[in-house]
Amino acid sequence: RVLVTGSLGQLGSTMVDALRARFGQANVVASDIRKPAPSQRASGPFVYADVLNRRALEQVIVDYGIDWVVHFSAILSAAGERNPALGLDVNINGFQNVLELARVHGLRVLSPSTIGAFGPTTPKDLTPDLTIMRPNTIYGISKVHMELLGEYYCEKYGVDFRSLRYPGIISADSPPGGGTTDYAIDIFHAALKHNRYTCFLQHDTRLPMAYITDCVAGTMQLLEAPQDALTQRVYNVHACDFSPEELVAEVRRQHSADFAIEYCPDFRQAIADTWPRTMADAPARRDWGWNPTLGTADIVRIMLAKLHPVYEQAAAAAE
Ligand code: VAH
Repeated sequence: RVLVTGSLGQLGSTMVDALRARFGQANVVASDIRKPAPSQRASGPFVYADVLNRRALEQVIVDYGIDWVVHFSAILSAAGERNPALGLDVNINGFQNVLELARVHGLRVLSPSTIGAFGPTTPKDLTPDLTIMRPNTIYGISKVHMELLGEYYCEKYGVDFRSLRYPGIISADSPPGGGTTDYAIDIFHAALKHNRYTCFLQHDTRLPMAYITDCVAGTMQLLEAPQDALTQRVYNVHACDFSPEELVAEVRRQHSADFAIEYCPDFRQAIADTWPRTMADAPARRDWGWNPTLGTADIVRIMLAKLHPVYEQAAAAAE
């Protein structure tokens, strides 16, 4: 049985669907600290679980006979800079609780890391798995802590800890929350609503990105990979990379040649400036078959196709 923390978030909701399709509805317990919206209530068990409350989390693990935890509760980069104390608490103490319970109850733990775990002194192009990691955001610092502590528990106590460093993840079905890469989602909503967008990053800020189906497929592959296939516990994964101006060009090509863009960088620019532009990910491809399929043009096509009907309906309802 699998427990998913943060199951109502951008990634958690899609991951729960994928896990349920693979392991059966009853075998995937979704959890969060919010009440699911009616559309999120559907298909299987949901429990309230605050990762900061170790006893309560333990009760869920024992009551449901949990074997694997997919740990998605986290405060993302921009939200962490707005509220560092909350970021530290959720990302560090929450993860420590999960790991300790994994040690005691023999659980496998998959907890994603991020390109945000790298920092201003990291080489920015084709960043390898092993390199300088001195992030200067609360999010990055807490993710390096997660990677190292996971490896420590794996080495010292045999906890089966696995992680992959996500790029910015783009999705249409579930909204993002508090990330620096969120512009690459906001832009589609703005294009369809107003045909113009004010971008909080500069035109040439290149960042690694992936569409959510590639992200979830890769996460499932790593989760299910046999232990002896893994030569490391934390893996870079790269799907595609683009800058805001490249995304704008693609939106103009596929949606509207008149799409208007304005660049007004805010505090998130300083965060993005410390992250890699592209990542090297040969170990993930070799060890467990990471094989993303969607590039920038595909992502634009999918986002427009998924969101277009939503805005058409909204416009029709308003008339
Ligand atoms: C953020 N999307 O922007 C997240 C992320 C790629 C970075 O982990 O904070």
